This record gives sequence, C-alpha cells and structure tokens, in this order.
Amino acid sequence: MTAAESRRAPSPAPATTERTVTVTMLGAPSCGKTTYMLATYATLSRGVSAFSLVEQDHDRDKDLGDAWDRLTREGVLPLPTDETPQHHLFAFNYGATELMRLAWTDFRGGAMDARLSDAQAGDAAELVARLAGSDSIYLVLDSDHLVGRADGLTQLSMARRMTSLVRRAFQERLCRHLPLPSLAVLLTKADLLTMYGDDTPAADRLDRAHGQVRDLLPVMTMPGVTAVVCPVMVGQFGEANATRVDPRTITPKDLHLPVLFTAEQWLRRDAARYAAQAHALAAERQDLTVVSTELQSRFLHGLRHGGRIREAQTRLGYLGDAERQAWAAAYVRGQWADLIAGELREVPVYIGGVRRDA
Ligand SMILES: Nc1nc2c(ncn2[C@@H]2O[C@H](COP(=O)(O)OP(=O)(O)O)[C@@H](O)[C@H]2O)c(=O)[nH]1
Ligand SMILES: [Mg+2]
Repeated sequence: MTAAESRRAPSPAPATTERTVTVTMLGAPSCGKTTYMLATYATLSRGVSAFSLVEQDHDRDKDLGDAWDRLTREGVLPLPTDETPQHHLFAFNYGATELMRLAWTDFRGGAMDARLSDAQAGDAAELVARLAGSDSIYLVLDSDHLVGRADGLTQLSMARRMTSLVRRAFQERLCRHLPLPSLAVLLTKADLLTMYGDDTPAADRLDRAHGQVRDLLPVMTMPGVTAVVCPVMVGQFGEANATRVDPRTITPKDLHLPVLFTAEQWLRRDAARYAAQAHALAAERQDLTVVSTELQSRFLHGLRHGGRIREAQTRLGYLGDAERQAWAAAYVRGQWADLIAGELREVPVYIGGVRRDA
C-alpha cells in the first residue's frame, strides 16, 4: 500500500473471519460467465488501484493463472463448464488489509434451466440452494442478445427464468429474516454493444442498453433492491463465440467493477446490522437505567436491593461497552463502503429503482 493509500484507508478493517460474502452468477450457456470470472481474477489478482483478490487454495490459484496464460499466449478460451460447479474462495483486499472473503462458484449455464427432478442435474439443486444463501447475484446477459441478433424469445425466456430464481431466493431470505442480495447485471462481451450502429454515440448505445436491461429484468428496480448495470469485456472477440481467439484482441475492460459493487453493498449492510445492534443495546441500557435508578431510590428509603443494584451496574457497564463497539464497527464499515463507492462513481447504481447520484 502506498503512503497515499494508507492515509485514505479507514482503520481498523472489519474482522474478516466474521463473514464470507457469497457470490453466484446466473446466465445462459455461453454468455461469458467462466471467461468473465477467469479474466476478473487475472486482473484483480494483480491488483486494480489498491484492490486485489487472492484465491485461498494454492492449486486453484495456479489453475486460474495457467488458464489465463493459455488465453493470453495462445488465445485458448476456457472449456465449457460441466456439471461439477467450480468453487472458489477469494480474499478481497485493500492494500495489505483483507476486507472480506468472496465465496464464488461457477456453475454451467444449463444448471439454471434444468429440472430439479433430473437425476443428471445435481448442480441445479445446488444452484437453487446457493442462490438463497447468496449476498450478491450476478445476472449475466450476453451483449450479443441485447443488440438483437439472438432470437428475442430466447432472451425473454432466459430473463424470465433468472427472475423466477431471483424472486425465490428473495422469498427464502425474507422468511429467514436475511437482507436481500445485491444484484449486478453484467453485460458481457461489451465489445458487441457497438453493433447498434456505427454512427450511434457510445453514451447513447449505453443508455439504450440500460433501458433494455431494465425492461428485461424489472426485478432489478424493485423496492428494497440495490442493483448495478456493468458492461464488461474480456476482449474484442466479435460475435463468433470462438473457442480460440487472437491474443492481441484481449483488452479487459471494467471487469473489477461488479466485485467492488458487491463489496460496497455487503459493507453497507453489515454497517446497518451493527447500527441496529447498537440501537437495541441502547434501548436495553435505557430501560435498565430506569430500573437501576428506581432500585437506588428504594435503597435510600431503607429497602435492601444491594445485590440487584450491583448486578444492574455491571450489566449497564457491559451494555455501554458493547454499544460503543457496535457503533465503531458500523462506522468503520461505512467508511470502507464510502471508499469503495468512490471507485464506482461512473457506474449506474439503482437503489429501489432510483438511480444513485441521479
Ligand atoms: N466478443 C466477446 N466474446 C466473448 C467475451 N468473453 C467471452 N466471449 C465468448 O463467449 C464464449 C463463451 O464464454 P464462456 O465463458 O465459456 O461462457 P459461459 O458458458 O457463460 O461460462 C467464449 O468462448 C467466447 O468466445 C468478450 O469479452 N467478448
Ligand atoms: Mg462456464
């Protein structure tokens, strides 16, 4: 970490052992999920600004590195994902400070569309269970479909399927009194967004894509939902969905932004959880203060409550300390979230359907 970064970094960092943030990607086969994850890890394991990812399993780090080398040297894209989901556990760092862990699993696209009764599709049941346990869901849309070359019906049916799965996950989380997951809509193969027409200015193309995404996935602008739309690109590979590409066309763009969004949202929710805890502790402290004052006044009138008074004083001391700690934890998480939000200034974040900073 540079001197400037350490000056900006809030301190201390949240304790990372407390929680691991679960990330799950949903998207049709070949929409670019595996390539996105591979390229994102390659980019963030080197580091972007002061942020970085480190795979906790040594061999998986090596495998991801080798796969990226094959792509950048020989142009070989990753093989299609099979029925065995690929689990990763990444440390997410700012400088030398580990802020959280990301448990990120890559499922094959077919898992999203399989029947749970299909004995061959054990990964489908795992995907559904995992969605309910996810803190952040990436809804992956292929830009090729957005620009209208793919059959509109397929696109709609995929968006409908994703929406059903997300709504089910919402229902389950609400039943378990858990916060809703944040949603990141990834427009993969963003090089293909240029296909709207050569004379369309880039800003208009993006506006048009955002409009289409909001129409396709109204769940992202639902009350209580925080969502982001991120066009991402691994390379200028064109439309062919080739298995081999020219390494010179690899030009990763904005791959880290969804990860930063996930981290920011998790920190904000954790800050809110600590703030709620602090409020509950404050309320208990106020109630106990009333009881303790009452006991003391009875004591002064000759009634004996010495034991209960001491007990109340001890508990009051504990409550005061716990409340201060909860406020400090909420504050630190808020500071880290603000720091990350600084990197997301250009990215459209929707909070309950309203665009942040709009
Ligand atoms: N044009 C373009 N094509 C891409 C990009 N990323 C991936 N692809 C293509 O999409 C295909 C499918 O990618 P993959 O990651 O296997 O999709 P998955 O089935 O969703 O995991 C790849 O073989 C590439 O040809 C990109 O950034 N731009
Ligand atoms: Mg895949």
